[in-house]
Amino acid sequence: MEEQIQNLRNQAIARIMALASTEEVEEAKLEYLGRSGKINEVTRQIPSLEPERRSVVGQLINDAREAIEQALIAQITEIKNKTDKNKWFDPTIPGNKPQIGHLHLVTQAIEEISSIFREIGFSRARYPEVEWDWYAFESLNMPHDHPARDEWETFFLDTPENPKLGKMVLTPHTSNGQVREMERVTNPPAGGPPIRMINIAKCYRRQSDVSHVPMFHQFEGLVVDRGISIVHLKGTLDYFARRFFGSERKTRLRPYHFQFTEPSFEVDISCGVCLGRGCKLCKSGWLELGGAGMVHPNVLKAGNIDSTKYSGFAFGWGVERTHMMKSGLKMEDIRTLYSSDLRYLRQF
Ligand code: FA5
Repeated sequence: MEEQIQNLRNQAIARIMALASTEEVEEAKLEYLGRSGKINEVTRQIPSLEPERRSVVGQLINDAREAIEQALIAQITEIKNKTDKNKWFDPTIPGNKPQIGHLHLVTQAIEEISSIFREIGFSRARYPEVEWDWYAFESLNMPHDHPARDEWETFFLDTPENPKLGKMVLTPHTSNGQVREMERVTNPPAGGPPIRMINIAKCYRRQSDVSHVPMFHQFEGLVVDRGISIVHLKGTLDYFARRFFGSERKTRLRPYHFQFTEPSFEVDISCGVCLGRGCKLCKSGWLELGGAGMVHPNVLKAGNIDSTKYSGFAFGWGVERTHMMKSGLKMEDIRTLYSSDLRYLRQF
């Protein structure tokens, strides 16, 4: 029986491959796969077999049916291609335009953010996204067991601990680049500050809801030099806000707390719809952008910078949230950005 099925399959495929017209292919389809076709003929013999052979033979028949179906489809295509080639061809007819994609919205936002900061003298830096605890927390004035660490809902890696640098983590924020950048400018042969860094990288946290994704991007600014004050921070943020969001938008600083900046602020931007007057969308007239502050002396110390000579400011914002706050964009769920829904992505 098994041999009979194998022969039927081979003969059918050989015959189908020799057919020259679609009518002949249709006839062969009936002959093999039709209700009274040869495949059904062998299928009807299954109940007469010993029970333990039935499933093996059934599987062979199914495989043969599939192979014959594939051969029929391939032969139809072959015949159609041959017929089309004999048709008259006009080479002057314009071809089909290939679909052109575009950079992802987050990549577009990253490029725009980098170029705005480049205009005012910042250099783009990149630091590891799989990082030591030391750079992600400890050097940022957050010793082990400090409760502030909880806010970062961190992914820890199951790898051996380093005696000085601690465990490995997926960077929960781009602030890991602060002490790394300070080390870069203080390690010989570099001669120390000034620093004007913009660090844009992926961050990871155990969060997912309408305003949180587990993998997102932050851009972190760090400026360290002699005589840096809050005025420089506010001026930099205003410059960025006007260039990115439009000249009518303003920023404001609200007192806040971060372990690595003192004083610390949350930065808000005036709402793009009501421009600060208050509306249904924003309620208060302001939308929250991210954190900022003056670099804490302990952080400067961890980066080998003398806090009696130098001071600095830092800020860290989410790229996705910043992009969502652009005027005219009404995105209700941050996860849409990573849903790969082409109906959404093609609009931009
Ligand atoms: C921080 O991460 C600080 N490192 C920011 C900072 C840097 C303060 C330098 C002072 C000086 P925070 O946890 O608030 O702060 O995150 C900053 C921004 O990242 C948020 O305002 C938000 O825009 C974005 N963000 C945080 N978590 C997520 C998430 N899960 N999904 C999308 N965006 C997020």
